[in-house]
Amino acid sequence: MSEQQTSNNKQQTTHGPLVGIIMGSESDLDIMKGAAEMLRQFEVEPELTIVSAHRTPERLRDYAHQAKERGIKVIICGAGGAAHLPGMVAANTILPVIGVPVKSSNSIDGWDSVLSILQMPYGVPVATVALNGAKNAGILAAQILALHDTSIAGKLEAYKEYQDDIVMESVKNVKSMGFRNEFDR
Ligand code: RP5
Repeated sequence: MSEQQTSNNKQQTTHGPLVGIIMGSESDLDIMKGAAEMLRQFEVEPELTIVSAHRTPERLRDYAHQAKERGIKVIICGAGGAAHLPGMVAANTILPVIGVPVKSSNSIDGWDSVLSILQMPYGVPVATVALNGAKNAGILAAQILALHDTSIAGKLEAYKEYQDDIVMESVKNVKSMGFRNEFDR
């Protein structure tokens, strides 16, 4: 291996995390770990920690202010109930913020989390995914990174093909049960 290749490999393995996943409470982890699992499928190793908008407001400000200089490109924030974490992070950084509404123990029915994250005022966007939609947040973060990374882009293409294969398996399966299907003759 040439010196240049060795130095390139070293850069690839030693750079800091490109995606930050934060959540209001450890109780959000069961849902939010889905974002990390998804990113790992595209060989992106995110960082993951707890930052509470209400209980650790200074930690929130520090995290949001330092994220860009630490090399993070996208922040995924998950919270439930009166879910102010994604909006307040977005208020404190120019990085893209993806919000995950979590149906938490203190959530009435999930709508409180959804609307708290979705209904941001003009000027401070949060890209909101579905209730408990942490996996989609991981995919969306990978798609943002893929704009400047052909390796991640290739893995996303393969993932799309895999999804197609899975559905086509189901098409065959359902057809074999004897249902009429003129479309896939
Ligand atoms: C939110 O309150 C957290 O994001 C979590 O979804 C919810 C409940 O938190 P715990 O009481 O379980 O710590 O701030």
